Formats: sequence, C-alpha cells, structure tokens
Amino acid sequence: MSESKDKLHIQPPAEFTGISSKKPKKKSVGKAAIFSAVNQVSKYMKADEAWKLSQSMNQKDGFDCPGCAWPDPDDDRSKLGEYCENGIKAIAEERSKKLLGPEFFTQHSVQEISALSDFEMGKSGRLTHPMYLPKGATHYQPIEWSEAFQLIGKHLNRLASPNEALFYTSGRTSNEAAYLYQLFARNYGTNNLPDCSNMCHESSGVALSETLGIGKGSVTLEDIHESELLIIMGQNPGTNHPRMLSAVQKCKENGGKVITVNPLPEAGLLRYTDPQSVKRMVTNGINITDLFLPVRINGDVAFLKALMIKLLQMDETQGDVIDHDFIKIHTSEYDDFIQGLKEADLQECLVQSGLSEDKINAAAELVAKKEKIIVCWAMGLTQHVNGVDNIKEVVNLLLMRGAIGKPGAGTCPVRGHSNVQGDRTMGIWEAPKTAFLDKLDEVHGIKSPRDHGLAVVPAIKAMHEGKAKVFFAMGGNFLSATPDTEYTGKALQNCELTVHVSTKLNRSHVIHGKEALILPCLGRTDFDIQPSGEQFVSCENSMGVVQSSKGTLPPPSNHLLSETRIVAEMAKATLLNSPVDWESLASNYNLIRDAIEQVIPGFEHFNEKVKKPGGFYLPNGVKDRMFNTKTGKARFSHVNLPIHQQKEDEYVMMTIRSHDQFNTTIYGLDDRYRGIHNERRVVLMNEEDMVKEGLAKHDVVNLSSHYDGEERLAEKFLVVPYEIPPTNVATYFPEANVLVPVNLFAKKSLTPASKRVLIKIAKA
Ligand SMILES: Nc1nc2c(c(=O)[nH]1)N[C@H]1C(S)=C(S)[C@@H](COP(=O)(O)OP(=O)(O)OC[C@H]3O[C@@H](n4cnc5c(=O)[nH]c(N)nc54)[C@H](O)[C@@H]3O)O[C@H]1N2
Ligand SMILES: Nc1nc2c(c(=O)[nH]1)N[C@H]1C(S)=C(S)[C@@H](COP(=O)(O)OP(=O)(O)OC[C@H]3O[C@@H](n4cnc5c(=O)[nH]c(N)nc54)[C@H](O)[C@@H]3O)O[C@H]1N2
Ligand SMILES: [Mo]
Repeated sequence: MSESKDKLHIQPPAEFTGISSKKPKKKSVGKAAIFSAVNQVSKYMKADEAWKLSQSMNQKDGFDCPGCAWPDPDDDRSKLGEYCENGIKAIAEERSKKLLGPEFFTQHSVQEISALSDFEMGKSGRLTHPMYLPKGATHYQPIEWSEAFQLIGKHLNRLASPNEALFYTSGRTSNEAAYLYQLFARNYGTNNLPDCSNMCHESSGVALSETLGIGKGSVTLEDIHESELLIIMGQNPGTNHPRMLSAVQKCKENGGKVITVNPLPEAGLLRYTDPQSVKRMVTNGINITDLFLPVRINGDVAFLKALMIKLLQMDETQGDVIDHDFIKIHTSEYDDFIQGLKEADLQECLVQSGLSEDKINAAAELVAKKEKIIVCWAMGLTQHVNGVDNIKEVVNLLLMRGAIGKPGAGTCPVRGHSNVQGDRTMGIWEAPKTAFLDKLDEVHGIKSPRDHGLAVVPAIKAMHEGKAKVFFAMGGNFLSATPDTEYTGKALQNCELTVHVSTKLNRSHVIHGKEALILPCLGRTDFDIQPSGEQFVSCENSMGVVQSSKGTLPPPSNHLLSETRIVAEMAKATLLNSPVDWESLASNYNLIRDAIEQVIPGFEHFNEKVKKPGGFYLPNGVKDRMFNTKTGKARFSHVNLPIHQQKEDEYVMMTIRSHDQFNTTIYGLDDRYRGIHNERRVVLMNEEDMVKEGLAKHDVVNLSSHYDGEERLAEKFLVVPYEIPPTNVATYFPEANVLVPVNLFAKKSLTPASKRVLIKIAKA
C-alpha cells in the first residue's frame, strides 16, 4: 500500500514506479508479443484455465474476447485460437487466479484502498461478494443480494422523478443484458442511459447518421482484404486492435497500399509480424505503412481539405479523379461542398496540418489512382471539439471518389469495447428514436418516456449540481474514464447512492455516493446457469456481425450473478406493477432474444440465426448505396477549418493508451512499442520543445490546463523525448484526465475532447 494513506485519492496517486526509456520500436507483434502474453498468463492465471480459454476465444462455439470489437474472420479462423497479445491480457485480467473477498474490504478502509495505484487495484483479484458501504462508514461490508436489491429499489422509489437516476453502461455488456437494462430504465421512467460510447465513437455515430444514414461503418473484413488503399487515421491498432493487422497484412499481400495519418509513428503501423505465421516470423514481417503523414494534433480537417483541393485540381487538369456519375446519382449538396473547398486556403491547410506539400501530393496521387478506398479511424479523430466535422470530412473524401457502397471501399470506424456497438443497437442511448420506443412500448406494454435523457457529460454535471442522485453503472469505471477527475469525483460523492456492477475493483468504487454498493458479476469467460439451463449471450462486433458468446469456465465464486439476473432482480425490487415478466426473461435468455426480435429491425429469427457458427450480419443500407438521410442521398457537408488558439507557452496534449492497459484497467507498466518501461506518469515531448523549456530526459514536471479562467493541475510527470510534432505532447489516460475540462467536448456528439487539451508544463 502506498504511503499516502491519509488522504482520499480521487486521482491515481502521483508516485513514480521507476522509469527506463529506450528508442521506440519500429515493428510490432511477432515473438515479443507472444512472450509478453505468456508472461501475463503465467503470472496472473492458472495454467490449465489459460490453455482452455485460448482454445475457445473468438472461436465459433466459444466466447467473444472481452478486449476490442475487431471482427473475427467469417471462415478460416486460426487453429491457434483467434487471439492477440492484448486479448490474452484481457482474459488474464478477468480470470485472475486471485480472489478479492469481503476480508479485503473489512481490513482496508475506502481511503486506504484509494491509495492503491490503478495497477494495484486491478491486480488485487476478482470480486467475489456483493459489498455495501453504509452512510458515514469507512469500510465496505458484505451484504446479501436480496438486501442489496431492496436498497436500490428503496432509493429509486423515493426520488422526486425517475430522471434523478442515471444508468451508465460500459461496452462489455452483452446484447441480452443491455436490452433488459434499457427496458428496465424505460419502464422505471427515464432515458438517462449515458454510456462509454458518449466518450468514444459518438462523433462517428452523429456524423455517419447525418451524412450516410446509419451510425455504423459500412465495410466487412473481406472489404479490408480487397481494398486497394487503406487510410488509417487517429488509430493505434498495433496496441488497441492487434488482430486488425492480420487483415491489413492480407490487404497488402493483395497489392493494397496504406497511408497512415498520426502525430506519432506508431510501431504497429510501421512493420508487422504475424504471431500466427511461422513464415512471417522467420522473414521478419512486412511493412504496413507506405506513406506516413505525421499530422499535428487535430490537423486532420486541414490535411483532408488540402488533399481534396489537390484532387479537385487534378480532376480539372487531367479529369477522371472525381466520380461525377456517382455524385450525380447518389449524393446531395455537392455544389455547396465544392464552393467551400474552393474558398479554402491551401497554405493555411498545410500550416495547420503540419504536413509538407510533397506529402499531400503523394497522398493525392494514391487516392486519385485507387478505386477501392477505405478510411479506418478511432479516437484520434473522434475526441476533439470538432470530432463530428473530422468524420464528415472523411465522408466527403470517400464520396468524392465514389468509394462508398462497393466492394473494398467505405467507412471503417474501429470500435473500442467488444460490445459497444451492440449495446447501442439494443437501445442503450440517451436519445432514442421514437419508432424504437413505440415498438418497445407495444411489445412490452410499458410507457417509455419520450424526453431525451443525459449523456455522460451532462450526467456528470447533473450529479455535481445535485440534480441526479442515484448513479448505477453496468460495468466500467466512470470516475477514471470521464474527464475532469476531481470535478467528476465530487459529482459522484454528491449522490445518495452509487452502485457498480463489476468484475474487478476500480477507483469508482472508492469515490462513492453517501451509500454505495459493489455488485460482482459473471464475466465473458464464465459459465452462466439459470433455471432453464446453461445460457449463452450475444455480441455485435465493429462490422455489424452478431454472434453468440459462451463462457467455458466455472465462475470464480458462487456468489456472482449474471448482469441479466442483476437487472431482473433490481426490476423486481423496484417496479411493483411492471407488465414485464422479469423472472422468466432472466431465467431463459432465449426469451430476451425473442423480445429483441420483435422490437429491433434486423433480428428476424434471432434465436435461430445466432446459433449458427459465425453468427449473422445486420442489415446496412450503405453497403447497397441506400442512404437513409434527410435528402435520401449520401450528403456532402460543408466543414470549416477549426480555429486554434494556442499561447506561446502552451502545448497541445493528447491523452492516449499505453500498450499495457485496457482503458482504465492497467495490465502492466510498460509501453513496449514506444520504448517506455515501468512508468505511466510520462509526458512525451518533442526534443526541440525540451530544449526551449530547458528540460532534460526524465525531468519531473507538473502539468496544468487553463480553461475558462480555471486551472487544473496534474502533478509529477517524467519528460520523455519523442518523435512528435512541435508543441504537441502526449500523456496516458486516465492519469491526465484531471486536466480535461468537463466543458471541453465535441459539438453535437458531446464527446470529451481528450485528444486536444491546452496545457502548460513547469519543472517541478
Ligand atoms: N489493448 C487495448 N485495446 C483497446 C483499448 C485499450 O485501452 N487497450 N481500448 C479500446 C477502446 S474502448 C477504444 S475506443 C479503442 C481505442 O483505440 P485508439 O483510438 O487506437 O486508442 P488511443 O490510444 O486513444 O489512440 C489514438 C491514436 O490516435 C492518435 N491521435 C491522437 N490525436 C490525433 C489527432 O488529432 N489526429 C490523428 N490523426 N491522430 C491522433 C494517437 O497518436 C494514437 O495513435 O481501443 C480499444 N481496444
Ligand atoms: N482522457 C481520456 N479519457 C478517455 C479516453 C481517452 O482516450 N482519453 N477514452 C474513452 C473511451 S474510448 C472509453 S470507451 C471510455 C471507457 O470507459 P469505461 O468503459 O467506463 O471504462 P473501462 O476502463 O473499460 O472499465 C473497466 C471496468 O469495467 C469492469 N468490467 C470489466 N469487465 C466487465 C464485465 O464483463 N462486466 C461488468 N459489469 N464489468 C466489467 C471492471 O470492474 C473494470 O474495472 O473511457 C474514455 N475516457
Ligand atoms: Mo472506447
């Protein structure tokens, strides 16, 4: 335990773990990835369980990896198990051989537990018992499940309005649990269903719905394989979606080219060795990126505009660059868009993007020559004030080239959590469509509220202002994942009751409401037995494939309930005259799937189809050039260059993931590809900037952000020289979240702008 036990740590304790830093790697995966995975497994898991799980992970009759949402191949799945290093780490984390029982909580006060680092919390073991923190108490104590549900029911029923309750979801929740959870919230009377998506791909959802008519991507794994040009923007797949690299490899083997747009030269995007191919291991892998564009943070609109200006010029001089036929038949608002593009200033775009004209010309050459183009993106594009515009500009580019709704071409927002896309399909959304609610009401005989609810940022504010009083989380780590950690901490502390359904201990459990509950649940790898027998659940991956997932190991404790069961018991204890038969639904998940089939389009014969190996694709009109938009066509958008203000002494900070974490879960303290070992409190800085600030490698600095007249402080970070554009810096999430102002979020999507925060750096 840390020395600073005498205070409650809303932020992770600012203590160093002993850095060593080397030159970043120039390639990813390969043997080192296997060693790293084996190391995690042997340290934290039982060997026989590890072997059993590696055989069933992402297999057609197995369970869905609790890591990222990258899809599994439709046909040939690797014999070794369709896994990656970080997938192995995810299961080692869930199936940890250590158990965290009531003794831990009775021995250590909440304050003492808060002094643990996030890494230590995660490694303290799998939660085994429901725990309760009474008002004013310093320690959690065990509680019976029935009493816990009664307590939740009592709190919910005494609120002045159902809108004083918040029901958060993290993206691991299965379709079945998510459906039941939103049904409960709406039967209870609120659309307050904030979810991790609000902090993640919401900007993509908003932009894609508006421009193409569906908030999801339009490509399949096959499309990636046969694409002629992949543009990978704001994404670090070597760490966050390692299995994507096998698909990119196939694309390259078929002759495809790759452009990477990223402030950092991420190792995973430079060179890749497939850990499942002996030949590749021997030949030392393949080059991934053909053209690397080291864009400045938030220089993407500028880059895309410059690129499109070039394409327009090429079309005017040599012809055949812009797909005029496609544009005429399938799109609207092209003239406005072109007008805007003609008014844009190339020089200004070059300066803002930080890219040379040569680089833009090289990119334009590739884009003009290739017909099958896919743009892949993740948080580097979405988590900006103009996140929605970033994605609209991506769509503009694809539409110009007619690269939508044909094989090998389209949009590929690469999702984060393994079922974040499915949760939204199931109705985990604070702004549901009326048609969805109408159907829900008709099928279940309830009366859903029609007023929209609160997304993550407004939910934090509502708690802070005392307007929301009960916070319930289905998974996740709300405190540490959200922006403005100190502000959010106070918001949670204001609540009458906070409840966390969790598999592992995290900081949100110790920064609690006046009363608090921790409800331990089954994970992806566990059997789930209900009165009608053994159950399976389903998930939707990043490409709209729904498939079943079934745990293969006995649960680590007899006291765990499934998320579905928890929702049903909470509903029974809260809703006294509900027309929904909660007991039957939780006893047999086939009945939940029957209900989903009736309410949500695309799930016809759900129970039958989901049992087929490999699952089924949900309908997606964009693939057939059917655009369900306001104009009935794919819409061009007019996007402005963002206006950036940055003072002389300010830096632009992005908060990113290290190689050894899954969001707020810290698997280890290394960021192997970036050459950083045994430390997370680092700030990656350009060497010229270090000289300007008089800083040397591993100097200790404090970071402060200044927004709307308020100062936020994050103490003690070590400077690491890095290849990053001047005046741009990078830190890890969640350590730097305290610097992200709660009011700094994307227009329209309300996604916290965690990738562009203005900070000052001062020697400590
Ligand atoms: N192992 C592992 N896997 C994960 C996760 C994890 O934490 N660990 N998290 C999951 C989740 S929920 C998500 S959403 C995804 C996240 O996957 P990513 O989006 O890949 O994750 P980040 O680390 O946030 O990386 C963002 C990348 O964008 C770049 N970037 C930052 N700002 C900009 C910008 O302004 N422009 C451009 N062009 N690039 C920029 C950064 O340099 C970095 O390479 O991964 C999922 N998978
Ligand atoms: N500054 C900054 N902030 C960010 C980001 C960023 O890039 N920068 N990224 C944002 C993004 S993209 C996302 S998606 C969010 C993530 O936000 P969250 O989804 O809220 O956070 P996680 O860290 O994924 O949640 C981890 C916790 O989930 C619980 N858990 C794990 N598995 C299960 C399960 O099967 N069931 C249940 N009930 N609980 C489980 C464990 O208790 C674990 O401690 O963070 C966001 N925050
Ligand atoms: Mo995410």
